[in-house]
Parts: sequence; structure tokens; C-alpha cells
Amino acid sequence: MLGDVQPIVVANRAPLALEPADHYRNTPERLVKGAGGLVTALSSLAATTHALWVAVARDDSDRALASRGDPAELETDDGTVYRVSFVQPPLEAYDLYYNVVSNPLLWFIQHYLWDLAREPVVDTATFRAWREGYVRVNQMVADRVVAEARASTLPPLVFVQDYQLYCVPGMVRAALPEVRIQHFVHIPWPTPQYWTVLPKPIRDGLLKGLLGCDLVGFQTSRDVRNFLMTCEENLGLTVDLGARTVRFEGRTIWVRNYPISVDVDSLLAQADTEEVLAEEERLLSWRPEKLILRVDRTDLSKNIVRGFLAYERMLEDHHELHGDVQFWAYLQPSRQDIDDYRAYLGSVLSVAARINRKFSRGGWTPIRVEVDDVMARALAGYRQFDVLLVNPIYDGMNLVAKEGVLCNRRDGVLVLSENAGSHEELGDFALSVNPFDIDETAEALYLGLAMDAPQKAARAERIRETVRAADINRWIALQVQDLRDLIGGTG
Ligand code: GDG
Repeated sequence: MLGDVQPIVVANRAPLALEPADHYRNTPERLVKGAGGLVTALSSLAATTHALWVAVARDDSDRALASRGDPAELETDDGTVYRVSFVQPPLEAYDLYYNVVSNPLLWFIQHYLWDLAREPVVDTATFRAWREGYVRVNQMVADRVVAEARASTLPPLVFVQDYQLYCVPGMVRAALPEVRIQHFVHIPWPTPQYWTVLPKPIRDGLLKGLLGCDLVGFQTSRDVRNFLMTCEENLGLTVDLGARTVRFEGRTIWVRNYPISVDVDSLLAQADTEEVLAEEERLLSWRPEKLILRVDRTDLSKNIVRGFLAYERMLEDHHELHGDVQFWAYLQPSRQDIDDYRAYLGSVLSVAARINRKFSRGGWTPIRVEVDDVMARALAGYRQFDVLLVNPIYDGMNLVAKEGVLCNRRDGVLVLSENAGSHEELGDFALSVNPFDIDETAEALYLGLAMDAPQKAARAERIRETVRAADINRWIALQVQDLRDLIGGTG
């Protein structure tokens, strides 16, 4: 697919991480593939195309990997070899780039999470974090990409990923006007008005950085429209909503949506391993007759508390379900160094405890919360749920929605937020909810549990078909194809 070009994937995170030796379990130090939707999706591109991966060293473990060569040839414990070139910013610059600008400022903007009457407070510190953190680290990354592109014997094809690196395309374009650059934005793109929460130099800087691309990719058609309108309203550029293009500095930039997906074969194989089957055995020892599941990072955007409130409402309305149903929230701890995130996990746990105190009886506990990070356990949950609750406030795509139904063995029902990117593909076969509406979500949970077998089977099959037809390989192939076709070819 990419034999005649040199792909360069550029992302904040490397696709792998060093796991230290565990003397108690007698396991040696090993290199493991990174967790999370983005890494999962891009690993297959990097592994199959011998791409070079440019990443930012985040901690001592990444810096140890960086010392193994530039680029370092790194083999994970599953035998996949990656070529990774680590950029090593000073610790303070990294902190400002990642912990001040990217998270929370941009993440909160792009998921509409700010409580605007109070936050954000933009001041000198924000501008310093922007200049000395975000712009500086983006420039270091861009310089590395330029060096690698110049060193390559094949024409480079640059794939930049996500909100930490919006300025990279513009910076690379300034040094290499002819290079092909694409940026994929994994999270929602909000309306032009919401971007004006950020001061003009910052929001324009981000947008102009992205416009260094030939092609900007998003998860959904809603994101594409919002982006084009942002270019028009906030920068006064000429856009064509029909052709999905925008003109900038004499170039035409194409804007397209490519819904990200999963590696169907490898996920199904992984969901059938002994480790997962052992987890499933454990689950079967405690599962109730009816199991509601959610699997999420403890991120504010995932809307975990309202999910519990909806379940509480359902239990209030349906006493007949008491004792027969349980809500299992399997949660991966996320960004616990940020105050808001620690406080959010605190409220998740306290709301669950309150609901359990209210309804528990005779050995029945309505909610089971587990905060852990064992993929095999999540996969066992995928196999066993009757209803999967995916109710984010806003979400770029949400891979759990796709993975869950694909792996499920009971024709379980998907309850899906209309603001998850996956709703554009799966909404017709799921029970759609407004994520803020507790009553509607409660009703959907109930309908999901009560649905008859033929209807459940038909809906689940349509979702499985949709995910199979548009898997991760298609996500990558469509982007590469568009880069070749729309922009005049690279080979
Ligand atoms: C961002 C965007 C977009 C599940 N349990 C464990 C675990 N998982 C995996 C899931 C899934 C991934 O984590 C989560 O992906 P999501 O897509 O649901 O959400 P984000 O992490 O917010 O991802 C999102 C995605 O990027 C890709 O573009 O879809 O909208 O926000 O693959 O299977 N991973 C580990 N331990 C677990 O226990 N390590």
C-alpha cells in the first residue's frame, strides 16, 4: 500500500512502553504495546508499513528507550518491530505543553467541558505555557520530522496525530513546501463560537498550524463541517462546504471524515485467548441475570456519573429488576495528576456508593465499580453484557461501542450517546440517548434489558456488519487513497 513512500507517523505517544521487571512475579523488563484507542489504531499502520514514528519522550522510561538509538529499533513482546525517534523536550516545556495547554485547555475546549462562568481563566501564565510549552515542543517535533524527511530516500508522507500537535503541519510546511502532510484529529471539533473561548493568537495559531496540511482528517461529518465553518468565521477564509475544501496561502486543503475503527480479526482473536476466557469464568461466578456494562477511562467527557443517575432512576421505576440486574463499571484511571480528574473519580465512587446504600438488599449490590487496567477483563465484559452503556458528553469516536458489540456473545444492546462520533455509523441500530437526559437514558437502559431476542439479534448483527465493513484497515486505506487521488499522487 505504501511501498513507494516513507510514512512518518507523528504522535505525542510512542506506540510502545517499557514495563519494568517485576521481581515478585519474576517477570523481566519488557517492551509492551501502548494502551488506548489511538495507539491501537496506529500501531497496525506503523507495523505494516515500516513507518518511522516520531514521538515525544514523556518520562524516564521513554528517555531510556530514546538512548537505544535514533531512530531506535524496538521490538515489543509480541514480536512487532517499530522504528521510533524520540524528541526530548526539557521537563518544564513538556509540562507546559502537555499538562497546561493540551490537557486540560484543548481537551476541555474540544469536549465542551469548561464551566464558562468560572473557567478557563486566561492570563500571562496561559500565554507563557502556549509559547514556551506548546509551540516550543511542536517546533522540536517539526524539526525532527523535517530532519527525517530530508534523510529519507523515498518521498515522505507525514501523518500527524491529534490535539497535542496542531502546529506541526504548518512548521513542517514552512521548511518543506512540497511535502505531503495529513493530520488526523481524534477528538471532536467544536463550533467556531466555542473556539473563541481561546484568545485569538492561540486559536488562530492552532488553526493555521493545521492548515499547513494537504488533508485534515476528522472522525465525523459534523467535525468536518465545524472545522470548515471555523476556518470561515474565525479566519475569514474561503471554504467550499460541498467540496469540503478550504483555501489558505494559495493552497487548497481537503477536509474529510474517516471514522476510526478496530482491527476486527486481531480483536476477535484476542477476545478468545485463555486469559480472557479465564476472566470470563471469573465474571460468570458473580454475574447477575442481567448485566449492564460500561468500560471507560475516568475522563470527565465519558459522563460516568450521569450513567449511574440514569440507572438509579431505572431502579426507582422498575422494582421488579431489583436483585436481577447489576451495573458493572470497569474504569481505567486517567490523568490522576489533574485535580479535576481526581475529584471526578471521587464523585464517581461516592455516587455509586450512595446508590448501593439506597438499594442493596439480601446480598444484592446494584453497582459494581472496578478501577483497574486489565484489557482481558474488559474483553470478558464485552463478551457478557446484556446492555452496554456508552453515554459520553462528547466523544471523537468511542471505540468501546464498536469493540463491545463485535465481541459480545449475547446479542447485547448498545445504548449510545448521540454525541459520540460512533453514533453517525451505529446510531440506527443502537438505542440513542441525549447524554444529559437522565430519564431518557434510564428508559433506554430498561428497553435494552427488556428487548426481545429477534430484535436484539437483528440490531447486534447490523452493528457487527458495520464494524466489519469499515475496520481499521479501511480507515488507513481511505486516508492514503485520498492523499494519492485528491492531492495529485505521491507515487
Ligand atoms: C480517543 C478519543 C477515539 C478498554 N479497557 C481497557 C483498555 N481499553 C481500550 C478499549 C479502547 C480504548 O481503551 C479506549 O478507546 P476509546 O475510543 O473508547 O476512548 P479514548 O481513550 O478517549 O480515545 C476517542 C479514540 O481516541 C481513537 O481515535 O475513539 O473518541 O477520545 O480501544 O478497548 N485499555 C487498557 N486497559 C483496559 O482495561 N489498556
